[in-house]
Amino acid sequence: MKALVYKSTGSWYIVKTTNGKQFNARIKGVLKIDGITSTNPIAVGDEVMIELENDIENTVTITAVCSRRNYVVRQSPHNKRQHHIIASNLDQSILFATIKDPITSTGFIDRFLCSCEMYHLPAIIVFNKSDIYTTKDNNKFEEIKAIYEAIGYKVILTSIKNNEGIEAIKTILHNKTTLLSGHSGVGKTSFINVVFPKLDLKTQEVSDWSGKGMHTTTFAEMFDLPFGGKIIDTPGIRELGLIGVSKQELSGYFPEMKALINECKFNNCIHINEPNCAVKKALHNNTIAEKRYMSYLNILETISDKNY
Ligand SMILES: Nc1nc2c(ncn2[C@@H]2O[C@H](COP(=O)(O)OP(=O)(O)O)[C@@H](O)[C@H]2O)c(=O)[nH]1
Ligand SMILES: [Mg+2]
Ligand SMILES: [Zn+2]
Repeated sequence: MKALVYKSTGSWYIVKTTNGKQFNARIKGVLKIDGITSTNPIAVGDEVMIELENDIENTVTITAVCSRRNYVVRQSPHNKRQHHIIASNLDQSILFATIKDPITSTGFIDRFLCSCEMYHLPAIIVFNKSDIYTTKDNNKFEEIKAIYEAIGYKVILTSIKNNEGIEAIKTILHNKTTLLSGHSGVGKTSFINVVFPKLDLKTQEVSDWSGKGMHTTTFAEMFDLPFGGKIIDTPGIRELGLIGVSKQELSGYFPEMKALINECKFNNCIHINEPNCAVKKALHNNTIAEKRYMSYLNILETISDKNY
């Protein structure tokens, strides 16, 4: 029987068959998947083959994992070579962000967008908490929105609190499997609670937002949307891993730079000091936003060429 993984708690998984029956599932023996060194062999979104173990307790054994269309990972903070698969078989990703309370930096947004490009995942940015934005905050939002829309990303303004902009998100989610990401405190759980009032998941208190010293669960969970589609919440996951990207490849994950790469004099240009660099030229002409270029440099710095 085929089933889909909705939640992983480490050793047990919650899976659902196509006819909607839910089981507690576990692995017996060793499952080798895609030859990846991963600390978790099965991820939310995986299609698996199951065999009934115990009819009364509703338990099944996972006997195989079907090949993944795609997957996203996060890097283990302790071991750069160890990857933790967060979720698989995704259509797109939504980043929840905020201008304030808490602030989402453009550096963080750019790193997120860059990893989505790497995973070939369309990315959408939702700015939440518009109800608390001052005129200055609104100007900042408009400036950021213009930067991202110019390079092809959709940007949506919402107030979950005032029920504004929710329909726009729902339209995007319709019939797709979407990964929800974003800092703690930006309103992801609040959004899920609007879509599924019955779930009534616990939202976080203001004092929890820093995440410091907190043991938040880092297990992703998938939900079936009542209007068709699925969303995957990723509590406690700060960012997606940029795995196997070399310094030379990085600009290929910035759409506005990618469009210019062939115009640089050197085909291995990393757009810093090389002569006749089309990216630097575009930066001086203001066709590439300075903020984006700064993010590029910051990410470039974090890539050690031994990493891949
Ligand atoms: N002012 C305002 N507060 C919001 C909004 N959405 C969520 N919040 C609050 O922000 C806090 C964090 O929300 P939560 O959904 O737990 O964020 P998560 O960590 O991303 O899941 C909670 O206190 C929410 O009530 C909004 O649109 N406006
Ligand atoms: Mg949450
Ligand atoms: Zn260049």
